[in-house]
Amino acid sequence: MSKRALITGITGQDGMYLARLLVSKGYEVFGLVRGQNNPKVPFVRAWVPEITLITGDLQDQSSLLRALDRSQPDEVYNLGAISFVAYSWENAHLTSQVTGMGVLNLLEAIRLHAGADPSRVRFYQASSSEMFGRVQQVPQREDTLLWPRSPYGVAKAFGHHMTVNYRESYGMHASSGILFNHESPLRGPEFVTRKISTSVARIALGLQDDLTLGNLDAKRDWGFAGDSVDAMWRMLQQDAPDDYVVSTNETHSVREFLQVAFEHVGITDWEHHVRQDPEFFRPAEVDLLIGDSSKARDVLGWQPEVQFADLVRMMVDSDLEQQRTAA
Ligand code: NDP
Ligand code: GDR
Repeated sequence: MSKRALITGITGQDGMYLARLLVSKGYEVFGLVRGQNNPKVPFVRAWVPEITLITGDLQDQSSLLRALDRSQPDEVYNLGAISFVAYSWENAHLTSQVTGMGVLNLLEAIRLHAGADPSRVRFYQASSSEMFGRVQQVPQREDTLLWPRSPYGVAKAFGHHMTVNYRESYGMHASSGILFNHESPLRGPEFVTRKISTSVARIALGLQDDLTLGNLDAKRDWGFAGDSVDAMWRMLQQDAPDDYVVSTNETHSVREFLQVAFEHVGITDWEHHVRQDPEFFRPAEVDLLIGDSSKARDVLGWQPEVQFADLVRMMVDSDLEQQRTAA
């Protein structure tokens, strides 16, 4: 019999890549969608037609219990979250409810649903390198102290610790992937990489003149979302649950991302096209993220396939195509 998986955050970047991966492995896939008329549903259905969508919200535990009852999953991937760090300062309470308390709602729903053997439903929590926050150790590993710098990071730290606690308290097969930034042509337009790739494509096509950003010196360990979801799946195939850093182990600044993106469309004097505005700076910044994913590589046999410059070019090429079609 084929395995069954329930994914929260199905309308997001990772949900879409993970759904495709699981369908390709023969899973029956269910996705939790919030709202009464979510505009992203047609896109999800076109991307992965085999999927079954169930209405629900991480803030509404009864909807999670219904989703579990309907999907009867072997594996649950909790990717749903308010995930935009900048937004989390303006909506700190809501972010805590969804990104933090939402994890507890789901863990508790699984515990109630699974009955006598809570480990029979395997659980994946989308933890984040944003939890490391203030730089204390380079590179960052599973045992690096957490010092989150945003309401989002604090909420993720809560979800992370709660996942570990449910594993230790109830013997749940609950794993946490501490993922560093990962991107793709499906990345939301509010994140810096997609903002850059779309703007560079539009500048190359003569549709806009410049783009406005915040801190260009922040450094991130940027990987490809298609590689990241493979690590998530591998975690839930292990006999024992655990926590894993998933990263490329390389770091690049926003400035370097800009340079590779502009050079790909033949623009070398790219600084003339970039402005900075205090609006896009954050109240507290995470200056440097670089992971050490040795554990994931050794135990899961995982490794990233797409390198930084290829990722940047993939995103710019996709946006060139989209902008040409839209023009
Ligand atoms: P996205 O922002 O693309 O997707 C977030 C998803 O969460 C969307 O499907 C969104 O639904 C859903 N969601 C928002 N609020 C709720 C709610 N109240 N109930 C249920 N679902 C909700 O994120 P990514 O795909 O990039 O990331 C997936 C997960 O991984 C997130 O938890 C993120 O925080 C985490 N993460 C991401 C990293 C990255 O670099 N991408 C790195 C580390 C962790 P809707 O479309 O309706 O808004
Ligand atoms: P991040 O991603 O906060 O790392 O969180 P984001 O792309 O938003 O920012 C990365 C860095 O770029 C700087 N930056 C800007 N960012 C945005 N969005 N817009 C700008 O104009 C801009 N200018 C400079 C930021 O200050 C920051 O340093 C992502 C999300 O996917 C989280 O959900 C996830 O947990 C982490 O990655 C790991």
